[in-house]
Parts: sequence; C-alpha cells; structure tokens
Amino acid sequence: MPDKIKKISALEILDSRGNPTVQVNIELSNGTIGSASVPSGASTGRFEAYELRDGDTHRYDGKGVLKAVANVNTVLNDELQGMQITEQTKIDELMIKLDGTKNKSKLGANAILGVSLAAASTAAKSTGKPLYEYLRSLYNPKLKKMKLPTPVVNVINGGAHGSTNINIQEFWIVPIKAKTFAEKIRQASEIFHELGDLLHATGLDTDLGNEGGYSPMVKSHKQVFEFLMHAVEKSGYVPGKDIVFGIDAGASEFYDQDKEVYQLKLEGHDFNAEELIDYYLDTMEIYPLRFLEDPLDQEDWHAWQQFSKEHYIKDNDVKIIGDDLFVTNQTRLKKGIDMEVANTILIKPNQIGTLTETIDTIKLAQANKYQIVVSHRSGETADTTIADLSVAVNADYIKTGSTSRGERTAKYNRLLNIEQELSK
Ligand code: 2PG
Ligand code: MG
Repeated sequence: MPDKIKKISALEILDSRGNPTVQVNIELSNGTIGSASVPSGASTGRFEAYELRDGDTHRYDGKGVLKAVANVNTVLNDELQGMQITEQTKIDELMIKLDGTKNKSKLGANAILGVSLAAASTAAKSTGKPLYEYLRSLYNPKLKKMKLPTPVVNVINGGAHGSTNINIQEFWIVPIKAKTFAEKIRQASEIFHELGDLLHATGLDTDLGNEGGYSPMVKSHKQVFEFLMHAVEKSGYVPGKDIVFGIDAGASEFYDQDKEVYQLKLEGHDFNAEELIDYYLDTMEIYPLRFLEDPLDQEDWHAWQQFSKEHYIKDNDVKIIGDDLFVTNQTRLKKGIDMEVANTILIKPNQIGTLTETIDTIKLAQANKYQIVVSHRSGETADTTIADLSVAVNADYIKTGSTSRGERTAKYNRLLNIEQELSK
C-alpha cells in the first residue's frame, strides 16, 4: 500500500570519479525505505539546471555537496513530510516552487533531483511494482507494450572524459540488427574486447576513460574509426549492417566563442561551422557513422539547422541528437522543433532537475516524432533509475557507457534483468 512521507534525508557519497554527490533516502510511515543518488557531468551544457556545490576549498577541492544535503534535510524534508509518496507531480511541483529560481540554483538541482528520483523509487517499492512499471504509470498508464532500448555503447572516451588527444568526446558502436537487448550487449562486449586487443597490438594504451571506453593517444579521428571497423569485422560482424557508429562530438567543448571556430586540435586546424559539417559528411561517406550527438555548439542554432534541415532531418537513418543544445529542457526543445535542428534528443534527468519535467520533455519530443536516447552522466553511481526510465517511456536508445566499469554495467545488467522479467 502506498503511504505518506515520514522522513527525507540525504548524505554526501562518492561518484565514479571520486567526487562527492548526493544520495537521498525516503522513509514512509509504513516503514518502506527507498533511495536514489544523483550523477554529475564533466562536459556540462551552459543551460543545464544548477548543480549546487559548496565551494569550500578545504573539502573535496570545493566540490562538496553539504549545502545540497542540508537543503534536503531541512527545507525539503520539512515541506514534503506527510505528502502521499505516489503524488510525484505534486512533490516535484512543490520543490520547483520552494526553489523559486529558473535553474534550481537556490536549493540545487542535485538536491531536488535526488528527492524526485528517491520518491519514485520509494513509491514503486510501496506499491509492490518494479520501478519501470511504476514509472510507466507516471508516463502513460494506458500504454501496455514495453520495449527495451538499443544501447549506444561508448567504446572510445575522448574530450573531457579521458587523458587523450582525441577531441571528439565519444565514439559509439550501435548494434542495430540483433533482436534482443541481451544479444546487443553481447555483440558490443565482444567488439569492445576485440578493440582492446587491436589497440594493445598497436602499442596503444588500453586503460579506461571516465565512461569505461579506451582512451588512447591516436594520430587522427579517422584512425579511431579504422580501429572500430577492424574490431567489428574481427568480431564477425558487418559494419553498416549489424553495427553502425555514433559520436558525441561534444562540440561546445572545442568551440571558441570569440573566434567563432571549432578547434579540433587533432586535425591540426580550426573549422568554421560549414567546414565542420563537411568534415562530418566526408566521414559519413567513408564509415557507417549514423548517430551524431552535439555535432555543433549549443548556441550555434543556425549551423544545426543547416546540418539537419538540408541533409538529414527527414532521413530516419541518421540521428542528429541534441544534448547540450536541448539540456532536457522543454523551452529549448520547442525552439529546436520549430527550427528543425535535430531529430533526436538526449534525456538526462539531472539537466532539468525533476522526474516530472524529464517525462514532460520526453512526451513533447515524442509528440513531435523525435527519437529518445536516455543517458547517464560521465560521473555516475550504481543507481540504475535511468535503465527503468528508458523502458517506462519506450525510449529508442540508452547511452550508458562502455560494457565495462561497474557504474556503467549496472545499468546494462538492470536492463538484462528487465528483459528477462518481461519475457515471462
Ligand atoms: C554527454 C555526457 C554523458 P557529461 O556529454 O553526453 O556521456 O557527458 O556527463 O560529462 O556531460
Ligand atoms: Mg553529450
């Protein structure tokens, strides 16, 4: 039986980079306890909800989250006590009101999201439902069919996610042909290991970056694609047929706003937007590159429009994905829909700060025929809420790193469990 909130508390824990983050625990009057923890990005979009950090350089180099923890333990606990745990929308709306700022900078999006996700997890427990089923009831109780997302698996970690000269932040392998989630993960894992062997045989580093992919020093971005091609083929799959490639360029990270150029240092020269688009198009001619996340800067709307509208917006085969561009924010997504800048959105709950707003953004995107990629952050915990969320909203894809590192495989393993549960 669902019940009322008795106590909400938080504590400072560590994320996968060893930085502090927020965990929230909720206790109900009937004794049910649920919890959730909050992830954190490294290449954060300028328009994301505000992550409240202490700034006290004597602790964790200023990155402590005791202020956010205190906000949970005081204001949020005091005001939310006694509410029905299943009233997710009311809980989220009240938190938004208590914060009162546009970007959740007063209480901290990390405090608010922690409570929002913990509320869902506690409600699921108290209603006796698996989390994905409970989240489905918040999203669309009438929709019966559940489907598993396809993983986009980030096997090379560049940019802000590794000690490497690779400027493009992520290189993905995407198993598009396999039928089940379990098969897709198996293929991705086999290719990941082949790739490691190839890098090793070439004398390159096979240590892992922030998201569990390799992070070697290379000669060019094309060399990375060559490695991917070989790894796929050596694993017995056909590039372009069984497996396609994707990138998260993370272009805002290498865009120089003053000079208005993209500084892909590894390519040895700067690009204007048009040249960068041509560079992508050339690469797509040579390799089966079909997913492009943040190919351009978060404020370069017209370049996005040019890329998407002229080339690919109607072509369902190529996904132009907005992450830093949309930041899971309905206002920015609406602008993008009007301008026809993309056809896919990355969904990160902590970019916007509540579950309700996250689900509303997903609905807006789907109503406009956008595809959905539910995503982790580069700083993660073992929390697996995004796996359940991806199933609840029938997301097309999930991005949660490579097939290594516990905080990444936790999400894949959760999906393997859900797939088995649903097959019964
Ligand atoms: C991204 C994310 C996750 P970060 O840019 O898509 O891969 O990275 O969490 O560092 O913003
Ligand atoms: Mg991104």
